[in-house]
Amino acid sequence: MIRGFSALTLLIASAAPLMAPAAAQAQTAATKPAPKVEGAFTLPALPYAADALNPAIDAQTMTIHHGLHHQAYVTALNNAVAADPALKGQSLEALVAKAGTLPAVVRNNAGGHWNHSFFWKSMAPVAQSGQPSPQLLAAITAKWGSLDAFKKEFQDAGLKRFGSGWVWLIRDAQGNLAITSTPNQDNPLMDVAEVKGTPLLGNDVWEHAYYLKYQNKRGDYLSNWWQVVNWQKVSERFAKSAR
Ligand code: MN3
Repeated sequence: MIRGFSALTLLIASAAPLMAPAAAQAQTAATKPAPKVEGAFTLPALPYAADALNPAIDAQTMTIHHGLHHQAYVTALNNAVAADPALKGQSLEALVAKAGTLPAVVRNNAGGHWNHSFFWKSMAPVAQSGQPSPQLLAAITAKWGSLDAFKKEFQDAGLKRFGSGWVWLIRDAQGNLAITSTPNQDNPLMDVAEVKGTPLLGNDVWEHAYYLKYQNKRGDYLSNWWQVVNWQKVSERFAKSAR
């Protein structure tokens, strides 16, 4: 009897996680990726709830994107740095700046960590999306004619990126605004970037960023995404990038 009771208790205990909501399961999985080493780099918390970017980006996409994809870049970066004494103690920015001289695993995962940390802060709930500052709007209008024309070119650059990558608004060394795109997890701060500059805004056009909601319709994701761009943050970056 006692043995039977124990087995039943064990069965109930092991079945319990299966009854948790899908989001909670993803969170649980995100907290224990394997193998994980203690490292300098950690997953930053989302600056809003996972469902805060609805309807542009759904909660399940956000939970998986942040808790599993971004966490995987952090874990892989920590593992790579732990295995290479020459890399220990270096900042994320230092690794990104010389990514082209580092092993691919470091370039990809340092880029992945930097890009996603930047990406979460580039967005806000619809009600807090706001507008570009007058100074940023003037610079955008001077370059593209209008905010809508800028958005159209940014979306086109995102659509044209073959495979996985990012589309960016940057300010180059001469102070000019430009729209650029990078493959994989590269970014405009990297020595390998075709066009270098200070990122002001970036959108992730990997399928993992939109596929659950948009499937193959990357264009719809790119156009809906403007609803959740944090223009206050983008404007702050623009002001800081002034020479
Ligand atoms: Mn991503």
